[in-house]
Amino acid sequence: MISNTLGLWLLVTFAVANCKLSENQMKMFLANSYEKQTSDSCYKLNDVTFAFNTDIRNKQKEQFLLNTTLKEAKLSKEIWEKYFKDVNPEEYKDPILRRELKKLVIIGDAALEPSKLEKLTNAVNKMTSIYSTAKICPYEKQKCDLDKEGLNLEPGIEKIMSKSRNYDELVYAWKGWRNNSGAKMRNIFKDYVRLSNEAARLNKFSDNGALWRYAYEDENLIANMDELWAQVEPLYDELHKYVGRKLKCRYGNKLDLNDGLLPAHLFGNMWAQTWNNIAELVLPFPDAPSIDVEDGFKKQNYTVLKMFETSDQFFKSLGLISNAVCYDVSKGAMIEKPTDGREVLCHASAWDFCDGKTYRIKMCTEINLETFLVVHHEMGHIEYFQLYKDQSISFREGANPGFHEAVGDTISLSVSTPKHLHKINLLEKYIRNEKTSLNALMLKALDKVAFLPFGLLIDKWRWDVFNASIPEDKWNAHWWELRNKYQKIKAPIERSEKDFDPGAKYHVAGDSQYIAYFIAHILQFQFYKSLCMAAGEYNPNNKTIPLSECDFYESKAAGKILRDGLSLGHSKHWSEVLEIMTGDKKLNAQPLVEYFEPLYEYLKKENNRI
Ligand code: X8Z
Ligand code: ZN
Repeated sequence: MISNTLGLWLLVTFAVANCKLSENQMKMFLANSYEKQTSDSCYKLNDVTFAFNTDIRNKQKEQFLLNTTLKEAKLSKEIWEKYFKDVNPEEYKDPILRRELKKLVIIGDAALEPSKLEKLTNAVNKMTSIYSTAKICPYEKQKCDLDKEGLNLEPGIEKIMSKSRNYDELVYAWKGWRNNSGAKMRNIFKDYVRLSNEAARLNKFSDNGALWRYAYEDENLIANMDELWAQVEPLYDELHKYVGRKLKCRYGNKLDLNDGLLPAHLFGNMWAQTWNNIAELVLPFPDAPSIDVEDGFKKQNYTVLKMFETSDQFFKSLGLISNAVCYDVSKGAMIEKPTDGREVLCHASAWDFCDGKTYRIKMCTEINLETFLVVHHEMGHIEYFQLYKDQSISFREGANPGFHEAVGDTISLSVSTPKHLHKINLLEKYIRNEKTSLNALMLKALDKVAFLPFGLLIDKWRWDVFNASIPEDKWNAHWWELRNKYQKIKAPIERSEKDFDPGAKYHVAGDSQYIAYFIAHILQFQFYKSLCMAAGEYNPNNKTIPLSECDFYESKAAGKILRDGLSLGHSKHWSEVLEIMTGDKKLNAQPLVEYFEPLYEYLKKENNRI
């Protein structure tokens, strides 16, 4: 056993000069004082960030966040300069230690000199604040007092986008949101790009996009993403064509389909990233029953808390750890939008405070199926945090960021089957036949398949921006080139370089990388298939029951796969973790294609008919 005192002694002794530590000294240092210092710092930073994110107009909290960021960055830079900056991980023998050091030689934004780090932190905080507080006037009262009568994104503007079928009202909300969010941060984003790139270069990367990609431990990340896209694009194209035809039926002459591009505001979602909210316009068999759980939520007196408890029950049924602490408001969680006048960043998130016991969810939860699945998504993050909590701090991360985003979604795939929804009494009666099965599969495709090109293009755009292959005065135009190329959608009204449409998406404003979600949308089907097979719910050699109908609820065998893979955290290369969990070493879109196969055949037939 190595004592903490010895570790602290090392920190003090070696802090005076640049010292190269021996293999054992380095191990001791990492396991003790480094571990403690970094975990404490993580706790403090999460604490002040959470406080600011749940009270975004509070200047004192913003200042406190800035001060803490600078203070903790200074500490971590001191350690980095003395212990890691000039270390060559290859000189150490132990492969685990080498892996840890490969991470530690990169310090990220903290490499910047304090005045620049302050500017960068302020830029991100300001963009987050613009995004969180942006409002538009109601369609019925377009000149209003924004402070008193304005609608926030959640729930007001999102409700218009998901429920309204009035073409002009949808244009109004789509445009108003972008004018008041993205467009307002265009100049700040320029500072952000410049300073992030500067930080990346101090970490020996060519630009910030290259630094982001490094986290994926894949030399050919871009080409591999393109290859995955090529595997799924035919499916997306059929869905796009089918939905386009249905939209034409609904909106008639307002739609011109000649260029093959669909207007971005008609998909029931502010960014057209998921299309499930327009299911009633596009289901193959509108007269056959579909998955409608609204009644179920009402009849069972669902509350927000009950949504979290139900999700927790699923994780426990697999023999996994309860996530109850993360939605306990008495322990700091925020699971509903506050009504005390505070403005908050509603975008859902899960937090690991790095002390092995404090986990929180922050979410403005509404009661409907879409948010029920987001609850599972967030709970997946918390389960992962808990499963890898005994790893060293450097490995308390996903195998890669895509793994983190895939866990809860894998659970959701099982939860949202008619079979499971019926089991938990959210769906009263469900008759399974060809029509209802295709309806259910279409609903999933509107969520998962529709998302794929969006998940890919956000970081394609940022990679191009960070490496300056696109000049500043073409940023918005390039955004729309990618939206045209991948999603095959177009802006409903003219755009210019006065606009900054990427900033109207949270992850761009909030400095949060996005390719993880594209990866997760492929990976979750690999996980799902493997868990379904382990649960005896799916047999690829006998497809009488399709993959999409598997529910691995209560399967301890499925739970074991998750536990075995996820408890490794980042301690092994993701391809090894993937192999443990699925038998496959590579990301592979085949399970996704297999899942949607019956729908793909149907769409091809229907699209060829007309
Ligand atoms: O941001 C999220 C989660 C939090 S990690 C709610 N997602 C992406 C988004 O909303 O754009 C989940 C799917 C994609
Ligand atoms: Zn997430």
